[in-house]
Amino acid sequence: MAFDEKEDSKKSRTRFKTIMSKKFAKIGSIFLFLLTCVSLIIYGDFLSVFNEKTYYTPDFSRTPQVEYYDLNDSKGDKEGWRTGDRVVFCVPLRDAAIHLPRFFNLLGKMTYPHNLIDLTFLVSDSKDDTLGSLKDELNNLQQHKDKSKRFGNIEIYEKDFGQVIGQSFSDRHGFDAQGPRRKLMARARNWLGSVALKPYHSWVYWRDVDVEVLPDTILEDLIHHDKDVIVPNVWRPLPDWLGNIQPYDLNSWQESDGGLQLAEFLDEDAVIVEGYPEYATWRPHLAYMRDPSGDPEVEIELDGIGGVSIMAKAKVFRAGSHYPAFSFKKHAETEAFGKLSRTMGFSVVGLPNYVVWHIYEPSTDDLKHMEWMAEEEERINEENKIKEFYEKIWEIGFEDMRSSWEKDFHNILKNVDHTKLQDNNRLKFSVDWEDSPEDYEKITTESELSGGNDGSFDESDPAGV
Ligand SMILES: Nc1nc2c(ncn2[C@@H]2O[C@H](COP(=O)(O)OP(=O)(O)OP(=O)(O)O)[C@@H](O)[C@H]2O)c(=O)[nH]1
Ligand SMILES: [Mg+2]
Repeated sequence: MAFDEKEDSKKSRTRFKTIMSKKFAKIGSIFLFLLTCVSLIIYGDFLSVFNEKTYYTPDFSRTPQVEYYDLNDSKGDKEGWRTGDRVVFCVPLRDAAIHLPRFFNLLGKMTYPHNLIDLTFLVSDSKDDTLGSLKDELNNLQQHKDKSKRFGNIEIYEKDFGQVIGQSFSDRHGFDAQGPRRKLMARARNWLGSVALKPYHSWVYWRDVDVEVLPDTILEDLIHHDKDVIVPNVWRPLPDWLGNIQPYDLNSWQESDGGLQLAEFLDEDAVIVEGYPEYATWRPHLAYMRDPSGDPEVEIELDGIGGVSIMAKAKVFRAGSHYPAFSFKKHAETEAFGKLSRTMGFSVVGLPNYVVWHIYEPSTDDLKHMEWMAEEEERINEENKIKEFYEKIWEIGFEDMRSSWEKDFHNILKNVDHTKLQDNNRLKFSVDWEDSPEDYEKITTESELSGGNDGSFDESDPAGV
């Protein structure tokens, strides 16, 4: 009996031990699982367990002179301003001093977090004080009382490319100037892009200096479309005499059969440019697709793009797309960048109803016309002044004295024999019209010799007629 009891208690102890160890094992594994989950969540890699990233990254932060970047971190988020995406803002400049105040005014008003924007400028072939103006503007910008208005890193590069074509509207737009100018601009853009882009940039924004007006939300507005390359529509204001507003940038277009056929016939080095009768491509231009009351979100696929305001994911440049400084599919610079990026499989789109306004610069013809208008205005002003003067003289010289004459009549003629007066107080007198010209000459000479009118009152002619 005692033996049985001993056996029983031994068995029940063993069962208890087994149950307890099973329970501990269960609790242990749950604890371990929870610990793994928490650490994965804390280190931000929870989802990567189910995705691709399972490898371990060593910590390089304490290794001297080593900078480690995971380029997957800067692939560009459509809400980059929330996720902390850094944008590198690239601006090519030539003889741009006159444009910089307006440019910096627009820059300062941008709503994308300024600390996430790095500014990079390339100044080339400038005869004005572009660099000096740039320095002044940047001093103002970066000493802003409100620190949140200051920008991230700022870099200025200078390099001349020997551009000889002038920066005036007509110099820039001459047909023959187009190919060489666009190829040289492409070189400048590539030099700038290659030094500007850092591993931590997610987006690259290109902007020309000569923009008049654009939305303060431009960066967010372009980024949220989540496209590889995206451009707005570009129009320009015009003086009233030229019709108020006008589609401006014809470099954003969709390819056409006409364009492709034309490209086949041209020399290897040729660069097709839009807006010239020499190159009739019949391409649909983004500029002409605008519906002023249309949805600004509408997207249109493009082949060629203009450079006034380009937003691109940094990966586009990292992958090797750039601004061809040679004829790529018979295009160069920004238009070729659009074509090349598409060829590489990137999305390239334009926003027909979302507009950026380029400044108005008068062409040589416009200047001539304006000169003529100014001269005309001056001539009309002079004419009006003379007219005004003569009108005054006329008023004074030919003042209507009839009413005062009626009043003064009796006083002046108080010594006159009133019996000689006709009805209506008119004087009776007659004029001898019979005098020959000789008589007139005689009278004039006599009068001159006698010193002219002696001022005596001739009773027979009291009115002095
Ligand atoms: N670094 C550099 N910048 C340039 C050069 N030529 C023009 N730029 C700048 O590049 C931008 C675009 O130049 P624009 O002269 O407006 O040329 P464009 O846009 O082709 O011509 P438009 O359509 O007439 O405005 C502006 O910010 C200029 O200051 C150059 O040779 N080197
Ligand atoms: Mg321009």
